[in-house]
Amino acid sequence: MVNTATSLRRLLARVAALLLIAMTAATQAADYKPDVTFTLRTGIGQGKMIFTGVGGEIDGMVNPVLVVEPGEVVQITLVNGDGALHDVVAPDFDARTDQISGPGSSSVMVFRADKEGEYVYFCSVPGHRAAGMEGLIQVGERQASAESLPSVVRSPVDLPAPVGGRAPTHLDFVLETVERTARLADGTAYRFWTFNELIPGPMLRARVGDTVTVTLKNPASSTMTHSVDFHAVTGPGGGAELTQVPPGGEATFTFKALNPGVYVYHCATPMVAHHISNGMYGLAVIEPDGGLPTMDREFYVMQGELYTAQSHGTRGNLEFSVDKLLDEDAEYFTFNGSVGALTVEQPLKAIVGDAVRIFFGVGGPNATSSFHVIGEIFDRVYDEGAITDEPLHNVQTTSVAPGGATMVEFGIDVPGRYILVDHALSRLEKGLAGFLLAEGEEQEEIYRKGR
Ligand SMILES: [Cu+2]
Repeated sequence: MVNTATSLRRLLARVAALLLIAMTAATQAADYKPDVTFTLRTGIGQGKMIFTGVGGEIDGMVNPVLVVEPGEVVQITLVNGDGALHDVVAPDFDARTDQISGPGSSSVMVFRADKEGEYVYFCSVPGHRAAGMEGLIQVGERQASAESLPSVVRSPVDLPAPVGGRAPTHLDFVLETVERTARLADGTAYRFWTFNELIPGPMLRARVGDTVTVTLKNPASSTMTHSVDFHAVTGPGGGAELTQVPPGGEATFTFKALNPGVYVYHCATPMVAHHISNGMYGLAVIEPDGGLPTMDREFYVMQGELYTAQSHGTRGNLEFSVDKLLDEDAEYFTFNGSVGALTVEQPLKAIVGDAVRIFFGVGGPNATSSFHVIGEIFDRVYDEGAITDEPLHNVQTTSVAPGGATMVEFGIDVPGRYILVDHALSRLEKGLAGFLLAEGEEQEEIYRKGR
């Protein structure tokens, strides 16, 4: 019965789609006679929303790749399979269907695939794309796979050990300013500028009274002069005046760490906001005499924004837009360098019972973060990175300025998946999320289903 009903529904949907194709074809100009047609049916299930291919080579495929030849007129028919409001849009071709909501209703869009490459189609009803309604239109030969692109993601557990109770000493800290093309998001590449190839740059961890010699090397392969300004430094420019290094050069300076705290460092070569946006930021943690209290786990996370000329979700190589930077109109927001860095690539991991510390900074260059972990409460927030002051207790969301940082601590009481966000949640849609995965026994006294 179920199968028969499903088949009948599918048949009706196809008939409706065909009718619509016929009507559209009849009413549109002759130069819009399609060379290739696809039908996509909407569906909802298991918390996801999808397009399913109907007929032809894409039959039954979820969010199918629609392969067409350059110059072809493409017709996509959307059939509503679930009764919720949907559409399908292909912004790179200025094409969209109507928004439709009745089960079995449909709408058509037609466009000419006038450029080679990979382009997205998705449902533009708010939230639906993030819920899964997204696929690719591949025009011509398949592009070099972005999945094989290198990663700029620094692991959130890649940070130096605590200084403990040691006496002051003299440290060396070497930074190399590496420009490299890497993965920004699935199918999307960007030319990042980094300290030591990853984002954020390496953490400098020292104690009050330490003397630090910083060496900045700019490889000959670079296209830009780079530098570094440490907010942990007392002295004009924080090092920036001493380290403007052209490609192939190197510079050294020495500073004494006078103030404990969690401090941002960043490239300070004009246009500074451009260098920061491209990935040139990191943290310096200057511990007080005697060190910080020991924790079970420490994490290193930084937030940044990217201003690409192409809109969010565009496939291929994206370029920097100075206009969007000046308008503070970011296309991407990231934790640790790229979309998915701390969800798919390198999620934070802990065990129930752990005491956890996160050093969290904002490279920016512009957006203040409303840092929040969904499902957790910060037991202690060392506001503004003031680690020798009394912390705030029991904080839900803490504000972290660009060029600012904080240290938060909390216990892991219940297993499961916690989500790091900036609670300015539009940024979640632009790539900003991280997971903290906690393993351990369920704690039903604290959290359970039902009464
Ligand atoms: Cu730079």
